Amino acid sequence: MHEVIAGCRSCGSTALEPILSLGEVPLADGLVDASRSEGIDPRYPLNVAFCLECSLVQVVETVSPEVLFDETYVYYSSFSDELLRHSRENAEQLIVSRSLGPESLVLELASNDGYMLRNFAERKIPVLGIDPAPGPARAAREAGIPTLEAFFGEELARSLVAEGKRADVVIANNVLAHVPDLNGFVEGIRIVLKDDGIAVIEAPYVRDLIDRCEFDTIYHEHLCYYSVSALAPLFARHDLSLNRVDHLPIHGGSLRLFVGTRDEAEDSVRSYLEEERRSGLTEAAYYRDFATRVRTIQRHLLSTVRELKEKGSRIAAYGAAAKGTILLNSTGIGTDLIDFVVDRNVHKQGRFVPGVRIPIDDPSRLEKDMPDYVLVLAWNFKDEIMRQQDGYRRKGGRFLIPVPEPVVV
Ligand code: DWN
Repeated sequence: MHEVIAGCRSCGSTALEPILSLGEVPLADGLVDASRSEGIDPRYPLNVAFCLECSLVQVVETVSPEVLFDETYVYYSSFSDELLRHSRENAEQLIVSRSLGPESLVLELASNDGYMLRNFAERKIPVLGIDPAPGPARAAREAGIPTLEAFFGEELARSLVAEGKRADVVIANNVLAHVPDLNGFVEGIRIVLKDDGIAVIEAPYVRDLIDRCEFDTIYHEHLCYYSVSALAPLFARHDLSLNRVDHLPIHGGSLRLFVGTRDEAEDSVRSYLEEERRSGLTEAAYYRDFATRVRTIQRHLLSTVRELKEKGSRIAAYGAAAKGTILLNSTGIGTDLIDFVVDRNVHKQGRFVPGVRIPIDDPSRLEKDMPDYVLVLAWNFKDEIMRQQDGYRRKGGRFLIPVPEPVVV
């Protein structure tokens, strides 16, 4: 149940150079329900290519979004305090910089459980969320955040405008990488944005992915991995202008993009474009040793975990994250090495990591069972997790951080 693209997801070019294959892997967020434990977890090929025309890095397989973001999708943004703090800070900046008030409209694409829009709603600023995943959308509505359970694109944008809804601010965090119809999605943003409106978009930065070898953030939900050089022409193609770029540490390194209907590009855009050209990020050569570096980390991580096990250590893991599914399955770390994974997200507890079938439990089990080591799969939140698990550490527990280089702390 997947398709392979005929051309680049942004510019359509067929000049796509392969840069990495992660083989056949399960769906990263396809956590296995105990009731379904009999069946085989479907696996899909996962291959990454570089567009020689527009320098967009992308996965060539498309698994239908209806499969990825259905009832079984249990990613809830609110289970990370750091993500909530990050989002609140962004919201407060926007409220001030855009003078948002009761006459405004803030529209969020992939609004999940309302983790972001609640910051505006509590200030009586009208909001509307759009998210196709039933679970998170339901949680948002229960939290009083108006949410449409739908996929965003041109058609939905036109119907919102027909209802008189145009946005002062469009927020799109960690969704621009997920949409198969990339051009339709960006066209939809132009349609629904007020002329003096702004779209604020966050997406992982391909340079961090490659330089820090964050191979486990490559999975079927993430179709594109962006550079500013690949993004600027994408927005321009839809009469939008990339006016400012910020770099953020969240999720292993992300870009925050400020996009408008008028060309008011700030220096940050020019300096990123120049720096990317100077560093070679726009050339295929930049990506040619990536696969070798990924194999090296995978081998190093597997041997590190095996050595600990052979010494008689008991090992658990923290964070039933999408990236965890890829790291464990593509490295071959299964129930022979890891006893259980813990996660604060109650919707994930009691399920299994697909493929390797490691059980997921509540984080309190760490201090109860006291495994000798905890492999931190949600390494992007390692500081928050290690602070939270200070009790486990004081009792002698140790953490193994897998990316960018396996290290015990
Ligand atoms: O694009 C996406 C990125 C942004 O987030 C989504 N498609 C899916 C998701 O990817 P992920 O699952 O790899 O993301 P996280 O946010 O790194 O997942 C962290 C996991 O760890 C979550 O299940 C929540 C959990 N967690 C926890 O149990 N205790 C996280 C923190 C911070 C904690 O203290």
